[in-house]
Amino acid sequence: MKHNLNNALFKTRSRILSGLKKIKGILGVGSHLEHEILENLEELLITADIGVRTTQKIINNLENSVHNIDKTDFQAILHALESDLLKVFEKNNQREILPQQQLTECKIPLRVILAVGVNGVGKTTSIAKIAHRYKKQGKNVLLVATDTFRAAANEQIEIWADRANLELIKSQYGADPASVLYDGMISAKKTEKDIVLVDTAGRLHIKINLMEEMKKMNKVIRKNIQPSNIEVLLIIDSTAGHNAVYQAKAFSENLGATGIMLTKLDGTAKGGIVVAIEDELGIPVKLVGTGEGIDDLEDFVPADFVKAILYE
Ligand SMILES: Nc1nc2c(ncn2[C@@H]2O[C@H](COP(=O)(O)OP(=O)(O)OP(=O)(O)O)[C@@H](O)[C@H]2O)c(=O)[nH]1
Ligand SMILES: [Mg+2]
Repeated sequence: MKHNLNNALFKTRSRILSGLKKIKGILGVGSHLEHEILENLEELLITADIGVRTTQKIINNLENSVHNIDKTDFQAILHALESDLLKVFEKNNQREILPQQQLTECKIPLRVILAVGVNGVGKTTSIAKIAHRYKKQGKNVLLVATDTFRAAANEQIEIWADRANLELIKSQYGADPASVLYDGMISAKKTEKDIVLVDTAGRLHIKINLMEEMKKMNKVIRKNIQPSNIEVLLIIDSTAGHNAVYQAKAFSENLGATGIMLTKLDGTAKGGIVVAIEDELGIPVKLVGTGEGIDDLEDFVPADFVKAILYE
């Protein structure tokens, strides 16, 4: 069964709806002060894990909106909240993963997605989901497995590749990830692939610095491919709370992440983290993971997301 965004956000929505119910309740009892409504809205945003800083920005905007509306009109307050939440996402208007270039030549250039992130966030699963989606669209894709640090890593990606019938380049345990990637790029060019999807390790051998290793791989790709054809996709686990924001900052500063995929939205009541991540990182959330299955992948559409967390 495909878990769509609306289903995935069930827990997040339930939590927000109970906060909204409380606000609706206070509107019913005669005189209620504007600041009381705003305090409750603030509490609601914080409990949804939108974060203090982003919540404060939203509340500042809401102050103006709420001031000008009828304080007994719950629907009007809800609409104001919806529109101020959406404003956070307006800064980023390019949400397409690997936007297809205008073709100036007959030949479509090779494009690459590099999945990065700390261990266990869902890199391997997500890269398999994305590869499967491209394959269904008729694209010629190649998976490159560069997690050579864990003996079981190859096994895991092989299972995905078999299940979805995806071509895979892997390497021996202990091999240099950047050289595996290099071989993958050569092979992709030779066999005229459309898209190369690169899975990386989330945790390396104790003596090797993860960020340095990722930088090396980023360099290998950049040597071969023009920047507009590269997506450095930062994979973030939505159940990790605000820690995720700090991790993401380190990855984006070091690697120039171009997009975010937020995984495990189905497993958290704190889906509001999406809002904090967009606001604090300034990198667009492009995709979300809504389950463990290969089809549990959706494009992130802010208006759908905001509707799914605010309305029953
Ligand atoms: N519920 C849910 N589980 C997910 C989602 N994405 C990944 N997972 C699960 O998260 C766990 C870790 O996923 P992996 O893809 O192995 O994560 P990784 O980042 O590759 O891990 P390392 O290679 O060890 O760093 C697995 O059990 C996945 O099934 C999602 O969107 N929803
Ligand atoms: Mg992995």
